[in-house]
Amino acid sequence: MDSRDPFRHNVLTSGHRACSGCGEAMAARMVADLVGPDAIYVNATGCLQVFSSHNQQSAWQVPWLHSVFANAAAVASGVEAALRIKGKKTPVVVQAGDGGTFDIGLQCLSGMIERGHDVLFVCYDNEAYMNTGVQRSSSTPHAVRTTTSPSGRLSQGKQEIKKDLISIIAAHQMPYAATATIAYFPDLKAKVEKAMSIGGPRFLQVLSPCPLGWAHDSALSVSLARAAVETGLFPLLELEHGELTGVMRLAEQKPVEAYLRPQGRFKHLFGSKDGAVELRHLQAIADARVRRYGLLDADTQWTTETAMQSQRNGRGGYAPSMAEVKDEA
Ligand SMILES: Cc1ncc(C[n+]2csc(CCOP(=O)(O)OP(=O)(O)O)c2C)c(N)n1
Ligand code: SF4
Repeated sequence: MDSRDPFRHNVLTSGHRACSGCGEAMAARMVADLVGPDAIYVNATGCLQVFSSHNQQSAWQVPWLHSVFANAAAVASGVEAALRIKGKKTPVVVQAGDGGTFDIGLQCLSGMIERGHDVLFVCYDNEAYMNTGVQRSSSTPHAVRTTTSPSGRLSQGKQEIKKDLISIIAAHQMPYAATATIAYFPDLKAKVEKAMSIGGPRFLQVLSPCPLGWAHDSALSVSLARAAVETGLFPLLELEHGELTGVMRLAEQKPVEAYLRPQGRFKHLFGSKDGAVELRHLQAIADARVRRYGLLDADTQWTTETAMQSQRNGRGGYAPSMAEVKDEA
């Protein structure tokens, strides 16, 4: 553990091979530090697995297994069942990208939840298959340019919309499911702590900007994650037993352009008639999410502004959790 800060276990330590500004590396470091070193981690194939465990080297300071692409939740189910039989309470955490969660890993994930395994599944959602060269996944948002949803004369990027995975997960009526980002650390911290305090299957979807696949300046990863929330495109939610129990209210809704413009994957939308149509479509998607979750008028003290204040007041980003913020108010 880092003696300067009780949260810093350095579970995912330095020296790995993630790109500069990798949101997935930041998210995994935050989550793993919060879960702590006394856990067993199962990692699906993907960028996180590849950049953290290369050529017989590992950046993980904990027991860590690499499954194949599709079956991380099934492997974790087996690990958890074995621990249960041995009478051990060691937490089990699965980590996967959106390809390994929304697409190829979904069947194993659904089975793990339905069987009630005591496992936390964390999806680091960078909205495409990054490790193999930026192919579209069912998490890729509408109109994004990827290598398999190109932009050009006949196409404005991906035609389909992003899969509403959190609703599919919540439909299992499991104990806890939430969305988070690398931008609001107190929110992420509160959600990891809550997930770790509950038994049974739990799920976190953490938006994790990827400078390579999103084609943005690597210094902007955190501010883009914040803009995804502030525009309404990525609502921060908590769902317990299938019911919506928490949202982060928007202090104000920003236009989607603030989020889209700095990203090369949306560049083709600016400056053409067809692109303008898609921009309006993306704004309508954001507006619909704001309405659906009441993001402008939800009855909660936890807003994009209070979250930022508590982040600024916190030490090195390790700010009080949501419960502590409420107590102070
Ligand atoms: C069955 C199978 N199909 C394809 C692959 C190749 N493959 C390895 S990682 C990967 C992409 C992973 O994408 P994602 O889960 O979104 O994670 P990311 O790399 O974006 O973090 C693919 C297609 C594989 N390993 N196994
Ligand atoms: S390609 Fe993207 S997800 Fe993969 S290491 Fe680079 S920034 Fe991270």
